[in-house]
Amino acid sequence: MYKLILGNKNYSSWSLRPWLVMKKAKIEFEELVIPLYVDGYQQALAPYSPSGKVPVLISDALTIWDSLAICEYIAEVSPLMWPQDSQSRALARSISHEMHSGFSLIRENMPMNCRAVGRHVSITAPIQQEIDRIQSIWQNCLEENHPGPWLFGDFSIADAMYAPIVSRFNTYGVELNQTCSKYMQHVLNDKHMKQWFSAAAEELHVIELSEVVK
Ligand SMILES: N[C@@H](CCC(=O)N[C@@H](CS)C(=O)NCC(=O)O)C(=O)O
Repeated sequence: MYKLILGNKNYSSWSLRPWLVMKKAKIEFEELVIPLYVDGYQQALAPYSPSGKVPVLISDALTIWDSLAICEYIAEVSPLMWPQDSQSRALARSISHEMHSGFSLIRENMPMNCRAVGRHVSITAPIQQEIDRIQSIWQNCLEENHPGPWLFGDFSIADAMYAPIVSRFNTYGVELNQTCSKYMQHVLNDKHMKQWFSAAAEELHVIELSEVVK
C-alpha cells in the first residue's frame, strides 16, 4: 500500500501534482496531510521526509521525495502517465521540468490558494512574461494535440505539473486566450481536481503568507 504525505491541500502546490497523477493512474493510496507552517510541523514531517518537505511517497522500504521524482516513479508503474510517442514524451518532460525549476515570480507572488477567488496581485512586466511563457507552452501543446482536452490529448504528468498554475490563474483572475481558457476550464472541472478543491475548502488552517495580496 502506498502512503502519500501531503501539505495543506489549499496551499501545497507541490503536493497536488503527484496526488493528481496517482489518482489518474488509478493507484490506491493512503493520504496523510501534515499542515505546514504551524508549531511542530517540521517535527511531524521528520519521520517521513528526508528533505523536510512534502510531498513524499512511501511504499514499504521505499521513500521517494520531490514531486517530479514521485511522478516519474508512478510513470514506471503506470506508463500511460507520459505520452506514448517519444517526441511528445520528450516535449512533455521539457515543459514539466521547466515548471519544476522555473516560474519563480508566479510562485512567489501568486501563491496557490485553492479556496480563494477574486484575488488581485499587481502583475509586473516580469510576472507577465512568465504568464505569457505558460500561455505559449499551453497554446503550442493544445494546437499540436487538438482536440485535447489535455495538453497531449490524454492526461499526462505535464497536466499535473501545470494544475497548480490553473488554480492560481483562477484565484487571481488571469486572463488568457480562448484556447488556454478552455484548457483551464477543463482542468478546473476535472473530477479529481474538484475532489482536491473540496478537501481544500474544508481545511481550517490559514497560512497568512499565502493570503497576502500584493
Ligand atoms: N522541489 C520540491 C519542493 C517541495 C516544497 O517546497 N514543498 C513545500 C510545500 S508546497 C514544503 O514542504 N514546505 C515546507 C518547508 O519548506 O518547510 C518538490 O518538487 O517536491
